[in-house]
Amino acid sequence: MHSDGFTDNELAQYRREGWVLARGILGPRSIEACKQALSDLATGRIASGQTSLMYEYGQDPSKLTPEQREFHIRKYMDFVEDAPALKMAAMNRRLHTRLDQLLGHGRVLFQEMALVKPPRIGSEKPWHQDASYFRVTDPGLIVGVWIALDSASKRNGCMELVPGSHLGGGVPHEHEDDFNRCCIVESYVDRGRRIAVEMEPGDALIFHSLLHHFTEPNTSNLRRRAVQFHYHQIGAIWGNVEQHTRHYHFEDGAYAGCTVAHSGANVYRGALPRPVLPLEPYD
Ligand SMILES: O=C(O)CCC(=O)C(=O)O
Repeated sequence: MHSDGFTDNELAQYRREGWVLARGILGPRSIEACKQALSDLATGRIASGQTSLMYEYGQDPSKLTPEQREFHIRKYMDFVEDAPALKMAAMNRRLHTRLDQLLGHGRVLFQEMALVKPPRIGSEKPWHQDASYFRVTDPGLIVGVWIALDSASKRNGCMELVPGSHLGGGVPHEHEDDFNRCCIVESYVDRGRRIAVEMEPGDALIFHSLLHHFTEPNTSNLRRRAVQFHYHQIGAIWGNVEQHTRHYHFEDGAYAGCTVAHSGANVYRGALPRPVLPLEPYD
């Protein structure tokens, strides 16, 4: 069930804890349309114009049939122009009314992903802060929205987070040239205070870009599809590595974010900003 907006207590929760749930942001017809679009992009029934697909570790897509592909994909990116149902989810008026309450008017969508953690082989996403991936000078202007398309629970790798961790600012991250595995340096994660956020299809988790969060591998037989959108308020300033280093550095001052490859490969893609023009959900 969805109501029209957040209560004062929910607004306070976002500020103090860095996350809040908006239940029923997508109704059953909208959820079905999003799942169908992901399936169609995987099999090629929808042309993947701008969409990119990333497979689970060790999977070779050339050895998979179109039908097998969707059970081996880890992540989809850049799909809103290819799939109207997924664009509707990103621009959903019900969601943006809530984000207006939290952050004020005026924002752009700058990144979209679907994270589909396939049954039995879905890998973990290690502890991280999303702001470690974005060279924005004020991380408070960025918000992440993770919308469940299947029930998400401890069994199939729901979101887990440390409430209030966004208040500690940026903490050092490290990686071995694999950005998907870029993670907070272990001693900075307060795992003992983590909570698992179990969600029903259509529920949205809205979270601050400095919040510490992670997901377990999916060893169950259950699917766990989700879409994740990142928005920033208009006026946010995209900076360079030096500016990002102010938020993300080791004790010796060296850069400790997730936007620079050790190999020197230029992989940082920055933002793909598109204005938010709210659309009516299908139901
Ligand atoms: O959906 C997941 O498993 C992890 C999502 C996430 O935290 C991310 O991609 O930043």
